[in-house]
Amino acid sequence: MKKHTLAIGAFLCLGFTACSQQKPNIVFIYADDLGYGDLGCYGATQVHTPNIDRLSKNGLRFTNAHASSATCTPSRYSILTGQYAWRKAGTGIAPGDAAALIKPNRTTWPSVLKQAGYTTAAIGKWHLGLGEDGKGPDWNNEIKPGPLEIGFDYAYYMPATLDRVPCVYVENHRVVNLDPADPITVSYKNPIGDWPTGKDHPELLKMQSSPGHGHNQTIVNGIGRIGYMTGGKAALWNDETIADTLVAKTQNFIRLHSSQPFFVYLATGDIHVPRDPNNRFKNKSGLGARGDAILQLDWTVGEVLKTLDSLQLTQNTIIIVTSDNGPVVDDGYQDGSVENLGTHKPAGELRGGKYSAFDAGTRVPFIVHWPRQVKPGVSAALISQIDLPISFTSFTHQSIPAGEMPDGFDMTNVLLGRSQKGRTSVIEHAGTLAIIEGDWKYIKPGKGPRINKLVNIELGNDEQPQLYNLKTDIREQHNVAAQHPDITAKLAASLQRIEES
Ligand code: NG6
Ligand code: CA
Repeated sequence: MKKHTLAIGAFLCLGFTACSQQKPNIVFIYADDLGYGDLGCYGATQVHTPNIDRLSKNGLRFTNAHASSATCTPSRYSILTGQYAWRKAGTGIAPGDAAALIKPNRTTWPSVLKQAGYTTAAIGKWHLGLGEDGKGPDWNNEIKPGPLEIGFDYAYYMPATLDRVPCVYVENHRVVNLDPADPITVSYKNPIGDWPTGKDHPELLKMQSSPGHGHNQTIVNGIGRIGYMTGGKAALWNDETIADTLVAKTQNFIRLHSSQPFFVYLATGDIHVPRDPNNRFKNKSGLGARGDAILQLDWTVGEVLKTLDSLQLTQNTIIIVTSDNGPVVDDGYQDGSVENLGTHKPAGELRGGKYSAFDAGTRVPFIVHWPRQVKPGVSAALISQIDLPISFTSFTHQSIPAGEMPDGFDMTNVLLGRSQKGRTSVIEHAGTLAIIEGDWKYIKPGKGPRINKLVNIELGNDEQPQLYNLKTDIREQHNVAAQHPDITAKLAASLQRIEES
């Protein structure tokens, strides 16, 4: 009897197993705090990103792609689960000792790919909590649940952000290089141990924390962090070699699994604070540490590409490069980024930045590169990162339990450039919620501050409803809610419907 014929994506073959050799690998590179205007291919002229620009030139560059939130933890929660983070309490920026936010056995982007026969890896920044509810991570023993419990076969990661303790790598379930005689203790409440803090010993710092930001608790590698730690000396990471380490781990994983389909979720430390790139990049951009970190990010992408090239895997690997939220220049350290910004515009022409309901909070670079299938070009289709899990579920012909990944849409054809018909609407989350529908954007009224003075970013909060026509006013300068009460009401109703669904 003739077997069922599958004809999606790269697969045109009889039966699923016969196609397995052709399944494209997937390398997802998630930059941290990279803005819409930070790459040459998105208009930057003051910083050079040749590797990412090459991907863009030979791939599909999206101009209206969104992270689901304007900060890290909720964006990452959404991209792995396909559920808007604001539906679930406790998914805001996670402290470094938070318990695992995504529960074991939940259907996730990696778990579906694993089911489809992929070997999966999470390398880089985690920031989605670790360990059991009510307990959190046990740094000196098995750290779980974590990435391995939600679908990753391999994980090598920084637990939270680079500015939070503990400053150690975890490989699968264990802190790397931990000496059992020197156990790690972490507290986000009280000082512990006798390691100096930035507050008491600013003379020991290689970069001062910005006034009012904190970042002045335990000093690790000359950098004041958020939170207190002691112990684990042999396990401490070196900030200047984080990018090198993540590249090496990625290369190893790819080499080891080059004969089977693989999925790498590579979440870079760049360009989040503290920005302490390798000497190869220090003072090379002329834009201060933030620009130097962009150079390091671009190098990272280049190295991954080289590895794929050397293994002749580039043709059949889908590479996606994007960012978890918009840009911020001073997010806690005086690293020269403000003084040296010059004419560089991290958000391009957009208003706001990280933390903001204005578009720069969530509209981010998004590039898809797959020479075998994706024609080079530019797509203005509206998409969200939250669409990735369900799109790859469809792409790999997997089925998932009803109700999982509720907020994503199957955007396979859009991601592969076969269609420009993106979503009809998307929600942007930054404390308050906003919705884009067609040319219009509505920001729900809220009492939050208009500006986050610490980071000097307009948050988009207003007690009045806001309506912008993004087609004629991409900079969100003219609130036309009063002139268009009908459109305002329509978008408010759409947002409410999605919120209540
Ligand atoms: C903020 C930190 C900021 C950064 C951010 C998380 C302060 C004043 N600021 O709370 O430095 O760590 O959290 O960034 O503590 S994110 O990209 O992981 O969301
Ligand atoms: Ca971030």
